Amino acid sequence: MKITDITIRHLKMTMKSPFTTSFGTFKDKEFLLLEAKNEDGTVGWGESVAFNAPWYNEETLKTNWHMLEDFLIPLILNKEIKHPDEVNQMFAPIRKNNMAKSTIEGAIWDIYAQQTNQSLAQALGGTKDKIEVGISIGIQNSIDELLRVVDGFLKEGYKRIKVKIKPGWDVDVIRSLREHFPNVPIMADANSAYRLKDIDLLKQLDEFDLMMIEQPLASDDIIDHAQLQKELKTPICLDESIHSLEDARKAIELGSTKIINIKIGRVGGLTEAKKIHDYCEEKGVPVWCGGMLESGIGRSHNIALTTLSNFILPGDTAGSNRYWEKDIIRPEVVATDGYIDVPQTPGIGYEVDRETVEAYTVAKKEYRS
Ligand code: OSB
Ligand code: MG
Repeated sequence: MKITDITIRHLKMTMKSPFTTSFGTFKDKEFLLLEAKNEDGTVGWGESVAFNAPWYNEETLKTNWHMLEDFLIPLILNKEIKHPDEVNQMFAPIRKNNMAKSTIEGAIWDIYAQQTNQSLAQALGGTKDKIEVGISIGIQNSIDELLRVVDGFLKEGYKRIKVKIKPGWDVDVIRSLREHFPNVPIMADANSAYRLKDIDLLKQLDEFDLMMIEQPLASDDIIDHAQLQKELKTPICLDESIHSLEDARKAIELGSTKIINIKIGRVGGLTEAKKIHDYCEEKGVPVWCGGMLESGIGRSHNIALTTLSNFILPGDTAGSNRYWEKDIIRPEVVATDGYIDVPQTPGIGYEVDRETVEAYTVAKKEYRS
């Protein structure tokens, strides 16, 4: 294939309820959508998971737009691409900027799947026809409020609960949750809010039988996490620290992580995500698919990736109605009893609702060869 046309859109979607992590609160979700067209008119969609501020990592919506316009799109337009795995190599001269790279790569995977008449899941080598998902719950104003929110999601059928923690919202919160929900699989995500000096506090979490603790220490660390894991019974799962297969290999060899959260954008695309998945499978390290509060398009890519065999723990890809009054795909993503059915039609398997996309668009630019 040759990509002849690319459109970038900046979208703004209001979240149903604000989402608070240790690094900040999301009310409006602003992000880039990328639409790519090849020489025969097939259209593929990619979503940038970069936020509008560099809180989670160093990328932002604007740095992604800059990277796409000035470096990545020129490397792609009008070049012969036989398989989406090649995109990774084409981008190799550009360091990092993984979320920007992933935005185009995802659209090319979508086109490739349609051209080979496969669902994106099949194109990736996925095998499941439904995937198990959990829910990620932000920091609330009080423990009572958190218990109510958790109860609501359990009634909706979600079976695995992830809660955000930060200093001052940790041991007491997890203790209350465990008391109220003795048999529910619970995990905690710190988004890098602690340091090794907090080890005594983190060890207190060991008594609550958590599935894992996600990214307790610095976002770029794999050394202190290895030290922490030696003293913690609860498995550590790295999120922010893993950007590539090489990072995954090093973290696993050091004993810094027993589980890996794979986010397509953070690792630079589906090809790298699949490589990390395959390596972890070989090493007996379970993986699950993280979320970045995506619109339906990013969500559809997450669903496809999660069909690979070593995604054995429930991910964060909840139904569209957890985030949006109205999503930009038809049908919306629906989670029933903690499962999402994997679409079987070619490509991402959802129709992009162009009218709704336009309604949320605040800026747009087209690039042609
Ligand atoms: O660390 O997984 C994270 C949301 C924003 C930034 C980082 C993270 C998250 C989530 C939400 O946990 C996952 C989702 O529901 O998409
Ligand atoms: Mg996380």
